[in-house]
Amino acid sequence: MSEKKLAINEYLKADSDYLRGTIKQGLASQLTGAFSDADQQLIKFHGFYQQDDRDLRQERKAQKLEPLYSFMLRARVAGGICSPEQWLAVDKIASDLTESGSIRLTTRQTFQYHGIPKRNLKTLIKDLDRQALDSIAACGDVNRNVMCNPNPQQSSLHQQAYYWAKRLSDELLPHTKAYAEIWLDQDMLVSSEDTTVEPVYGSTYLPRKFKMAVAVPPDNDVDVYTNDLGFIAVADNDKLIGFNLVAGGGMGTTHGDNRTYPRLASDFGFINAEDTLDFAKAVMTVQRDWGNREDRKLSRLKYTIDKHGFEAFKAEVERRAGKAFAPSRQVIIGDRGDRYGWVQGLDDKWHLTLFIEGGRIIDTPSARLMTGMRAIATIHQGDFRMTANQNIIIAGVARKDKAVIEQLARVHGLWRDELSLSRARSISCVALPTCPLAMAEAERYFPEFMDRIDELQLANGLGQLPIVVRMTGCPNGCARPFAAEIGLVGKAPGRYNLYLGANFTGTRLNKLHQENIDEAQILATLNDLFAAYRSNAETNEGFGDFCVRTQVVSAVVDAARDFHG
Ligand code: SRM
Ligand code: SF4
Repeated sequence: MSEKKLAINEYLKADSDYLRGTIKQGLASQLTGAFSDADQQLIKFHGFYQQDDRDLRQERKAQKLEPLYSFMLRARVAGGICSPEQWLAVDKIASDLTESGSIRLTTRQTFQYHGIPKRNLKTLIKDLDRQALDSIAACGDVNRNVMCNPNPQQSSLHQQAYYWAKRLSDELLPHTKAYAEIWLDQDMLVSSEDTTVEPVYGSTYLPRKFKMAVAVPPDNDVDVYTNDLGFIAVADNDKLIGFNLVAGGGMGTTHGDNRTYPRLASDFGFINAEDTLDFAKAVMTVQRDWGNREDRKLSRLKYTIDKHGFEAFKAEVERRAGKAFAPSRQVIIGDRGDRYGWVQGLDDKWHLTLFIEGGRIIDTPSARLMTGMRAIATIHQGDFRMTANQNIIIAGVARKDKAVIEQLARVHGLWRDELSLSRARSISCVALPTCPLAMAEAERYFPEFMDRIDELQLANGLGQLPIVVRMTGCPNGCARPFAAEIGLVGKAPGRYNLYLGANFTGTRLNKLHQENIDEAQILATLNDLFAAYRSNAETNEGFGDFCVRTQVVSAVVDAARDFHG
């Protein structure tokens, strides 16, 4: 029998001496602003990506110059929580060491820097380290930043859920010392012969990226079903007793390749809180051993589960965990949006959620978001919580400090009174000019697109209807567009695929309605659908549910079967 050829990344990982490769040498080279092709794959495990400004590509080419390389770095911040001191340092780094001068909040509760020249990488990582922040395993074929519902209202339950998110994040970190050696100048501690370096991952790590989230119902702002592994908190009053474990979610697809599909996580059953790590390790190691290492397009956990079958996968997880799943407990899954403005927590502290359009914190002539956040961080006594909707919560504010914080937010344009219910739930990915995979605009165009949606909703008498609208520049799905009631996925400059029929709470995927259409066609279609909804919707029926009931699209029940069917 002929042996199957592994994906090239598998050889790179195996030969990298636990993620070292020749990164150190590449960093020292002043001949180019880039890393070697092999190292470009390995640096992802250290939290950053090589990019170039796509707006400038042609101009540089015409001048016979190499592309203007720079780096995007993503931090690892479990549950998205950071202190005011950390924020001030993060802000200073953006100003001093990046060309973009901005902080980008992501759809997974952390922040990114864009436009870091190679020469600044090491200083930047050292500066983060001084603030107990890092970027190890923020990207790459490992367990990445673990999300946790920021839920400041129920402070005790949040603390218990956050405890598990942080433990999952810490316990499943790679053990290699490559990051400390290369970036923090720590002595080389291990040799490539040492097989105990990575007790969980082994020398080739996972077949692909792996994502986890902890949700505290009814809030589903972390979009728990879109993760490889999700933990849905089950509480008795304010005490966390365990989780419903869901696994096999993921968004990434490739246009025109019907072997790929988005999928929502399947429900495996209830586990006690103290068994959380055992089950997480069991799911992750089954994926490590059973996942596809030949074709990276088919290597996420969702395909492993569908290929081997739910029951076989579940039995293997139970065998490795040494425990069986109990039947899932009943939970109510609700809104995926953040609650803007002030809310009061049970601990008598106040929490202010600010809408950050596209997650981009930057000073512009119309709003000085970066300066405003800095001013708040200078006086704030609580913490900051980044949300999975690219927003930020100023959490734990004493009543006496509310007025001054609100004033700072208002003066700097961080407070938006006029937010529509749909815009408040909308997200878009980064896309152009930094993302090398973007086929169309997203972050830069989305605010304007949402203006049109707001107008259409108002014109059709639907001003008070919240609709989950998401846009990405390509089908990799970084803003989770396949779980949106209106999903727009870039196909070419100015053209998108329109997906409809996901439900409001994120427990059903959407489906392709129209392909490769421009703004005018999108708006014409939505105008007709909004008018039909206005006339025919049932009481409390969401827009996505309406699209399925009236057969605008059919429901996706089993993604492998229905998404392209
Ligand atoms: Fe993503 C790749 C940005 C969340 C699915 N994602 C990329 C890259 C790194 C492009 C690349 O590979 O060179 C993008 C960098 C753009 C830039 O210039 O910053 C990128 N992804 C983002 C962020 C920043 C989008 C945002 O606007 O916030 C999000 C960072 C999250 C974080 O902090 O870790 C981001 N990416 C997601 C999500 C949403 C989620 O995880 O909840 C998904 C869909 C869920 C999933 O994983 O299936 C997602 N990104 C992808 C994929 C497709 C993976 C797949 O299974 O096919 C890629 C491409 C790949 O891995 O090959 C990708
Ligand atoms: Fe880039 Fe595509 Fe992700 Fe958008 S969805 S950030 S275009 S990879």
